[in-house]
Amino acid sequence: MAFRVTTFCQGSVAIIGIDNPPVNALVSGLAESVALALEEAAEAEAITAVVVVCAGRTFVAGADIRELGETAAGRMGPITLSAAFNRIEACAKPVVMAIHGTALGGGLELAMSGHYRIALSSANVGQPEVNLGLIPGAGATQRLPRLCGIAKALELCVTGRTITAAEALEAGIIDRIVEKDLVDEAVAYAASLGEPRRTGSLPRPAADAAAVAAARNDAARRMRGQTAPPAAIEAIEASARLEFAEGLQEEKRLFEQCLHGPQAKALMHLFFAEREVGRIPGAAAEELPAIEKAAILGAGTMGRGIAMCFANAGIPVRLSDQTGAALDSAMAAIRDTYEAGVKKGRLSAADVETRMALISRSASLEGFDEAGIVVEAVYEDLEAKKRVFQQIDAVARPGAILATNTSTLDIDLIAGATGRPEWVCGFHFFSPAHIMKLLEIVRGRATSLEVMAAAMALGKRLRKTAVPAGNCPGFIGNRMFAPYREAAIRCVEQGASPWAVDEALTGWGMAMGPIRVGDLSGLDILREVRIAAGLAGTVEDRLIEAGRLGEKTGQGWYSHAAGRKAEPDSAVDELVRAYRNEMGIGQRAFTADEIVERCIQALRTEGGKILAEGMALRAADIDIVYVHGYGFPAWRGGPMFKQA
Ligand code: 3H9
Repeated sequence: MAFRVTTFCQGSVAIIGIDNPPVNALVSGLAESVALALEEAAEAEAITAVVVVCAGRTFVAGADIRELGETAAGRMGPITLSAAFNRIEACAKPVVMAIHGTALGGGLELAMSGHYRIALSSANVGQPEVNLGLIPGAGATQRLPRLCGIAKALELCVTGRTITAAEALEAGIIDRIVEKDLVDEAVAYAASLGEPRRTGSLPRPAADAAAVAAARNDAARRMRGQTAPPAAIEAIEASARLEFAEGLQEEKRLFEQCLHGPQAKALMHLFFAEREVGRIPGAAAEELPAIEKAAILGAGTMGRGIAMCFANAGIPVRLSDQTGAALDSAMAAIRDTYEAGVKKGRLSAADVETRMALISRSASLEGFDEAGIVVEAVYEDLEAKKRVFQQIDAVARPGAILATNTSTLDIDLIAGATGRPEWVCGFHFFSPAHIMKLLEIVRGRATSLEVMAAAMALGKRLRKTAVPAGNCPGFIGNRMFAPYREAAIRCVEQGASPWAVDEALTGWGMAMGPIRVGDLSGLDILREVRIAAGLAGTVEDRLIEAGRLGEKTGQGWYSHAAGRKAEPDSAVDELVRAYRNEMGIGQRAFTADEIVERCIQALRTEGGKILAEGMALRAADIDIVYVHGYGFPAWRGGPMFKQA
């Protein structure tokens, strides 16, 4: 048993400490040890109240997710947290939970089984189980509505949103906030209390049919295909109808249904994959100093988005382009984007000024010698990029990372234009760069491990999900996307309608169908990717020849009339029919399942090749790329994930 539960006394108050690094997760036996320590402390006559506090950086961050996975796989017994929390709640003397860091999932449930809650103002609380395909399973669906009402409980458990201590205080989830000296304040608070106030004994919350209906609608729209959100709603709705003990039984039933379902396995796999993806075997990030300043060459759409990524992370960045006019419009566009954030309530006016002040401009490479990283973001042309890298090589200081923002070009050829290829890597941002989470960091033949580690660490500071990728055409994401789209288009050539193909895949959970994505990206651009991948021509070439390049020309696979949704277009049916006749392709019917099977299998096959060639370090890295960059449904775990 690696955890420690200790008791010591301060006056008449017993302090029970939980210590299970790094995040005090509730491994089996821990909650029972806390319950036992409480029962023992409460038996002592000299003790009038108890405080529970955690060591290290945070209060309990939840049940141990690895153990949940083991239970789901049948290798461990059932989870017994709920019973242990009932014992804590039954304690005869007042129990104060002292919260710092994050009280999440089972952590907040533990806190709610105490009689009162005090928190540092910097603390956050939440029920993020839904992100793991679960509902809270240790009382939150019954205790939370008794503290803060059905609507707020729904908000927390259905969206998984974490809230600040101040918001939790206002909602009635915690009772007191302090700025510092958490333990002393908690002891003084505990000493002042009279009787325990048991959340489970509070009256049932008032039913709230409107909030329940709104939550159902919202979940159906925004969390399409997911099973945990409706289950959480059902459990919370039951709290208004059932007595506490019966409500807990209902919660248990729904929790176990989720835990043993496929979505929880997939989402728990992704939880660990997201933490593993940053690790490059043999590399240590601390070997290179942290980057203090950045420079970007190219102030087009990508350069602007990347500049915002640095400014958002508090890193000063120099943005350069050839003309003052290009820089003027870049700076104006960046300001507009930030100000739109103010209108949406995401940023304050002061945030805008702070971020703008971090972005300086230059029509030359002046200041580039101070940057710890230079990112090239000029247009996608090998010769242009090689020229630019020669210029950067001449001014960048020794020890600076030189990154190219390319989605298709060979990193080795670009690195070869410099005298220091070991310092060159690819930074494949996705558009819009300041919004999309995914960042492929591409290792060239010469890129050193230290540079990769430092680039990955920088990716984390930029709040990206950085995935290391090998240098092959399309890297991981686009390389797999080409055969996936080809499979979709072959279904069209053989008889499925383009709209049926998109519907089959969005119905399966993809954020957008592959045909529709083509219109968004530009069919001519995707043709380049396809040629780079060595794939044969398709009927899509006929659309390109007809000038139907996608949204940008108002017509692609779909017709895109201004201000209207993309609409199927009979002219496309005609083009496809003519192609079929010309090529002698027979037409047949497709089921949605067959379309999905063919397209997803194409992704998996290419993913398998990428792994075999060592272009991805782990199968799970590929899952992360697809979930964060290509709208793959997280609850299916990613293209490479297989249910046990
Ligand atoms: C639950 O509670 C169900 C209940 O209703 C009860 C049901 C009966 N378990 O993220 P980090 C590890 S479900 C096991 O890099 P940060 C993590 O893998 C749970 N391990 O740090 C990593 O290990 P490693 C509900 C966990 O500072 C290390 O801790 N709770 C758990 O960026 C550091 O993690 C959640 O969903 C865990 N619960 O972020 C909260 N949590 O170094 C999940 C973390 O070996 N956790 N680890 O890779 C988080 O959101 C973040 O970890 C947290 C810290 C915000 C706490």
